Amino acid sequence: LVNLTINSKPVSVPKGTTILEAAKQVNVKIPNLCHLNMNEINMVNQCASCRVCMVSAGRGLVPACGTLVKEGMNVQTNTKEALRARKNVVQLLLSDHPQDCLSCDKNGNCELQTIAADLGIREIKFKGEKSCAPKDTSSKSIVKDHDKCILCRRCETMCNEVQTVGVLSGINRGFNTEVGTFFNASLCDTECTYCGQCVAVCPTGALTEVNNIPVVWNALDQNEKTVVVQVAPAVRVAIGEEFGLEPGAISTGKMVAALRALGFKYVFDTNFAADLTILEEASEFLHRLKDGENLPILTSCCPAWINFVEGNYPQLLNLPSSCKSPQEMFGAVAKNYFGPKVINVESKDMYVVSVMPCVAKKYECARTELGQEDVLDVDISITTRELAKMIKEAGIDLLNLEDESFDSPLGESTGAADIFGATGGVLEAALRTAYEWVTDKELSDVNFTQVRGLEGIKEASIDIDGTIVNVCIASSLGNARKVMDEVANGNSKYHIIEIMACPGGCVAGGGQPYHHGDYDIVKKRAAGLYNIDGSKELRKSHKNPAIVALYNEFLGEPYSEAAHKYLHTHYFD
Ligand code: HC0
Ligand code: SF4
Repeated sequence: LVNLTINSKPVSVPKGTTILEAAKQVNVKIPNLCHLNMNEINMVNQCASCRVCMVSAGRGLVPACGTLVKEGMNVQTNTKEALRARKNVVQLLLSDHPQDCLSCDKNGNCELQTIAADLGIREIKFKGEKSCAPKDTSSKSIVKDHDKCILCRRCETMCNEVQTVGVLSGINRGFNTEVGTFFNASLCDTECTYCGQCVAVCPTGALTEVNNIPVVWNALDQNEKTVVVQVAPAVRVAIGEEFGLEPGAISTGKMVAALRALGFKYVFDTNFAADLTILEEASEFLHRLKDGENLPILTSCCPAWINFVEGNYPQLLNLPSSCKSPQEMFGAVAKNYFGPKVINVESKDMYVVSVMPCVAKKYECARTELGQEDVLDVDISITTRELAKMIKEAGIDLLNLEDESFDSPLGESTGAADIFGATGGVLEAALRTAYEWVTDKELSDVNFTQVRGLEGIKEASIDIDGTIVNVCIASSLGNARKVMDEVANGNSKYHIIEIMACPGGCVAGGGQPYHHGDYDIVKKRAAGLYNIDGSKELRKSHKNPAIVALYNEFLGEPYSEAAHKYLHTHYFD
């Protein structure tokens, strides 16, 4: 151990610890901007580029995030010199930053804004040339605005090291340095999966979601189409954070009330379609298992993961389940069953909005193969954050709304659907149904706790009446790559693999309220979903009466011809 003092408090830490980490142990907060340490998902951004964390140690100033502790060190974090240096650094960053906080997407969530406020900066001291580059608005999901980039490299670390996609890297030099793409290509011309994890860690407004709020207001403002909304599982345990509730607080009833107050004609649940997905996917799995073909089956509900497998493993496109994601299945059922058969509205006159914890869902719903002829299954997707903004914009006091329930029948769901939003949940839900279908016995304990938790790669062997099913769950695209390389080499023993692009699953999606690197928030959201599941009477997808009715009235059997027409898709290399 190395012994030192920080602001006169003695502290002993292992060799190799930085001053910044040591300070945390004695509850000394050192402001910092570029640094981001998310041990839970093995992400450390240690580029020491911003120099906001300057502290006095020994004879001079050093950056706390990039300096290792030494025996006998005497660190002072708030000396006059340190404060002056810190302020100057932030002043320099601001001098090369657009001063449009009032209209910035990140207003209120920007870490640069917070630090400037904390340091009491009341005027921009340095004036001069600004480094400028055109905004990249080429994709359906993400906007990249170099002018707001402070070169912290968090996005680069996320994209290269955690996701292993490798789209973002430093280009040019000196004042012209940019975090850009290869040959400065537009995002839509790169291998970007639109996972949105770069957006999740960007401290400023340099990476944001495409703003679809105006499109939704327009839809709500017309009378020709019937506008319905669906809400993804992970939204209900996170949206409350935008209104001051604890992460993981279950806000389903208030969220439904708010959506009705916004003017949606029907407020439905993506969970309904998650149950439907399980019936289709479990059927597909059992077919493949019986024939011994196209194994392992890979889950297909995460659109960024689908982009990744299409781009990186074109030789394995026989493996992802052909099931559309729940978002898309919902749209297909709303437009081809609920509209024409339940409320007598033609499918072209239905307008489906989705609220998702995800930015890739914006891209997914625009994929032209996901629809019938010219009618897309889902018209537009907004994130959890965008829904919160709409609620605030409309002046709705979410916290004081009376709880309301989803509309029927596309609002009915079982607990199996809620857990979709956490890594391992889709697989657990599928096992609950597959087990009962194969064995014809009741599964009394539905909790497959082996497949829960934040770990990046999990595996288990499940005994289904004598047949051992080997399952694997990976979250983050880097972990997906590890698992998929084994599949490609023929060394994989698994029968089913669940993959989610965001580390931790949809609860940590790129469209969720910003967690600012605190993964405890993500854990609490997941716990919220498991609590909802545990409190529901029905916890197996095939027991959802609204799903049973949908098959009786419309689809016939799971995996039938009609089911294929509306609920399944194909992939492109
Ligand atoms: Fe998810 Fe989904 S679980 S991907 O994370 O499968 O986005 O919450 O909506 O579609 O249901 C996201 C979350 C969904 C879908 C569902 C799946
Ligand atoms: Fe990389 Fe994902 Fe960001 Fe695309 S969205 S640049 S893949 S981190």
